[in-house]
Amino acid sequence: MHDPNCLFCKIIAGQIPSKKVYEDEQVFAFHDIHPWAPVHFLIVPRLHLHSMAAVTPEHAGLLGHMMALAPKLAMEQGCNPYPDGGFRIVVNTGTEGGQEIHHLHMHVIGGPRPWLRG
Ligand code: DGP
Repeated sequence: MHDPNCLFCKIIAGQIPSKKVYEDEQVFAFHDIHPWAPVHFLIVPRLHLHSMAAVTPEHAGLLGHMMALAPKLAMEQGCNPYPDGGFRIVVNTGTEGGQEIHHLHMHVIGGPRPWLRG
């Protein structure tokens, strides 16, 4: 499902340019426009779900796919290996959860510190 008013749907459709990291039939991944760290990209489902608050058990396979892709793509993008290297996965949900773009997305954030806080 595609929401014509959604920024991330437009990025997925190629209507707005982005720096692609990866794509397949379920997801599109691209670099965050305002990176918090040396590695910062977003994994976004092609399906327009507004947030984690819209996820139901039928989406478990999609969410698992996104989670399983994160370490592979993080390494490809320059995160150092575990245990000294690593990354964070952040999924802001709702305005009080810090979500600004209301299309579900997973931030993958890492690379050499000092970006890590808290
Ligand atoms: P969130 O707060 O979790 O909704 O984060 C949304 C992220 O999306 C934020 O870190 C900046 C990024 N972003 C917003 N607009 C664009 C855009 O047009 N292109 C790209 N690549 N990233 C964007």
